[in-house]
Amino acid sequence: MKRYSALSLLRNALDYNRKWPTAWRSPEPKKSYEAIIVGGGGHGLATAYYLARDHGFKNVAVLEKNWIGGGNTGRNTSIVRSNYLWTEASLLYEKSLRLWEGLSRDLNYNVMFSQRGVYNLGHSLQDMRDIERRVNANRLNGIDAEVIGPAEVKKAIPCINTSPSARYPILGASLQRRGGVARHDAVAWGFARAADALGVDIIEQCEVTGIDVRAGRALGVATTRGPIAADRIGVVVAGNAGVLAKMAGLRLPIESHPLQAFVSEPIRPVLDTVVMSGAVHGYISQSDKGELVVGAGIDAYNGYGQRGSFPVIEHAMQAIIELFPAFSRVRMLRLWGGIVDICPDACPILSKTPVEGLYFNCGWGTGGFKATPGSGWAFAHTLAHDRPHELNAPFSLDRFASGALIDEHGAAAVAH
Ligand code: FAD
Ligand code: PYC
Repeated sequence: MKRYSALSLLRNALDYNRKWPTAWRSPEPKKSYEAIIVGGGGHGLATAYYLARDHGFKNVAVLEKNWIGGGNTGRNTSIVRSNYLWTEASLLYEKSLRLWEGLSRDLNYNVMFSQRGVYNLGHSLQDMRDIERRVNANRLNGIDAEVIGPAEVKKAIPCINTSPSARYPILGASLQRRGGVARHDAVAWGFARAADALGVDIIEQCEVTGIDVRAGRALGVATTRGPIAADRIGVVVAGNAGVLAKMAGLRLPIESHPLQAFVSEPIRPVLDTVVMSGAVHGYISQSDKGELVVGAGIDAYNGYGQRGSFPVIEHAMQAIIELFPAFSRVRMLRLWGGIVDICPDACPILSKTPVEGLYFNCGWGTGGFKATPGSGWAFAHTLAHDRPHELNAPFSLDRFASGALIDEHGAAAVAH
């Protein structure tokens, strides 16, 4: 391992990292590829990585219109868990959680996955019945889950308000101890570096502006850097999925909504776990830098603006202050929004399409960060074999025709 002296660290700091080696190449686009992945978020980069690593693809490009990880991957609150209700969803998210558990080693890159536990609070008898049902379902699927009472919540999270006279008293919670958070940028960078090392071309500042479909088959894409041909095209653009689908003459059952989050000034460690409450529309954790990371529910209107509205911010802050009255004295530092792609059943689409050679991975809505490795793994299989893996077969587009929807609005927690 290379060692750095204090002097070399100082030199690096003063030359603004100009001499640092780049972590991935920045190649010119080739005329054609075996596979093109549109969208350089975590899911697109993971797809490219697993295509190259597990399926022997040697000629793959990821086309990103801005910079990698600049979409929802770099805007989310990084909560990872697998406690979904239905077996189909649980198994897919659990596959992902298992990949998270070995990801830093697989990628040789520290994604800072921290299994600090995730609490989903219950504030009414109905909340508690839903929690018990979900915990039982999780256990039947081999997923760790517990129901705990208010005294245990208070013991684990001393600064939370468990007073029975609170407007939304805490009656208990579900706890997934293997859940937690990861460093979102690192996930994009780790997948990018590992994919690049396997020969994947990562091409930033390359917007896809059209999809060339002839006789029912996708032949390539038009981009701001010229046309590029491909044997298969995987589209992984989150909130922009509807826009890309339209380029191929398709219409997806997706609505794009803003979703906001905020961070406070850094404070000393006060919260060593993740707390979510669907009933009051807020959730919170503390970053390694000390910032309180707070998230809201979606803004109700559709849009592509990557920013949200003030009433939602106010609503989320009220919820957090009710749960943690002491945080009313903390100053908020900044806020941002992303555009999330929501399906009618709050479940993703990982699917072939009616256009041959064209595949879509989208609809992760408010909860796709946790799925990043599992989604890439399953989607790579789908592209490589031209059919879904059994884990993502239930998430094909045909469920919207057959009616086999998988309703995960409850497990999607705060955000819907
Ligand atoms: P993205 O990271 O958005 O990547 C898509 C990429 O496609 C973008 O980089 C975009 O620039 C690119 N693109 C778009 N159009 C084109 C084009 N025409 N040509 C080329 N490139 C294009 N999930 C969780 O599991 N836990 C959380 O705690 C959580 N919190 C969230 C909080 C917020 C505020 C938000 C907004 C989302 C949150 N999510 C969370 C959801 C999660 O962020 C997303 O589901 C996930 O990151 C989606 O990843 P992706 O790679 O599919 O999309
Ligand atoms: O899916 O766990 C989640 C989540 C938390 C915040 C937004 N989404």
